Amino acid sequence: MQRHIQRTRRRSLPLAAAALAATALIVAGCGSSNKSSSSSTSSSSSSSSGSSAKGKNLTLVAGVKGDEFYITMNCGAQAEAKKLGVSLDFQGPDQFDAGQQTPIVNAVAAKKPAAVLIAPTDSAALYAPIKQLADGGSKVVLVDTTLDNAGVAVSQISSNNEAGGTQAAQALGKLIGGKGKVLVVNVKPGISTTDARAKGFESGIKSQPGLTYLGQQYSNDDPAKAASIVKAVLAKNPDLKGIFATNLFSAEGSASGLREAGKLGQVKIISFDAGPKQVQDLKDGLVQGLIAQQPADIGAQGVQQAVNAIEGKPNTKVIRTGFVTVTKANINDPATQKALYKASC
Ligand code: T6T
Repeated sequence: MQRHIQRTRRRSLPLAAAALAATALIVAGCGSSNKSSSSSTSSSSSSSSGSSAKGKNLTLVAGVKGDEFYITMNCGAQAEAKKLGVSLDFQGPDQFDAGQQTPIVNAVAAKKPAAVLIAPTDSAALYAPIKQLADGGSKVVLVDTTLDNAGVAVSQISSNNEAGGTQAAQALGKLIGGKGKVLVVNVKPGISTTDARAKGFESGIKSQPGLTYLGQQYSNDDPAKAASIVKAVLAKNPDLKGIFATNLFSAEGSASGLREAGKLGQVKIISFDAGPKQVQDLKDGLVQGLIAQQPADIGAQGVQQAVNAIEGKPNTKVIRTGFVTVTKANINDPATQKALYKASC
């Protein structure tokens, strides 16, 4: 990944793209897709019998089902499950919502799978349902999002979301020449990942006195709501210069909002994630930079940690995976293409 990003830097890029590419190098330093450089805070031994995991049933519970981030995570997890000889069931709510995810977790708990990989939709509300999984004997691996009290999990695997938010602030600041009004379109409070991205963004703009922060607004993971937020903010602030969209649906909606408001090119967008629609918006010039996470790697490492726990082998408690920053300038590079999310495996 780093090699790819260094190659991007050597190209002659327009100023804004060069700023983004330079930022990409720093963002990439926040984590890694390979296990050797993943960060680990501690290791622990599982208390299980140490028998082989082969043939055991695992379940992956996504934050929301039809989201290409989780679809890609499932692709990585399924490939790893096949390699390790375990079966993996994929489930998730139709919306990113604790009230919808909880009954799914309860139903999974009743089946007592050997391990569950889960992205909790709320860092507090999902604690009890997830503890129930662990109490029932399933090994729990938190993938992507986490809990306020993550002690129930054998491992937590995610991007370094706060660092990604800070890098987004720096990239956006550079894109708009260090001056002007900026807005965060977030998802909803209580999601560990997107909360951390907004926090990182807010600390990243503190060192840029020319930026005026208009605060964050919540889209509820609904592109239509994100679009209406952007149009309403533009109606009051026609001089809005930049938007940080903290996830895939916030980004899709923000781009639609700009298009509908006729502001193409006048407002810059940096967002997390790299779903197919986001990539199209980048190509169309509505969005200038995508911070692509590595969901397939999160899924694959999630399965590895689950199997370790089942087999009584040590776990890596905290794993941070990397990013690839996608711009119009590097979109056609094979390494960038590999980092884009899939709509199906
Ligand atoms: O950004 C990802 C994920 O990391 C986040 O926790 C929720 O939103 C996404 O799934 C993208 O929609």
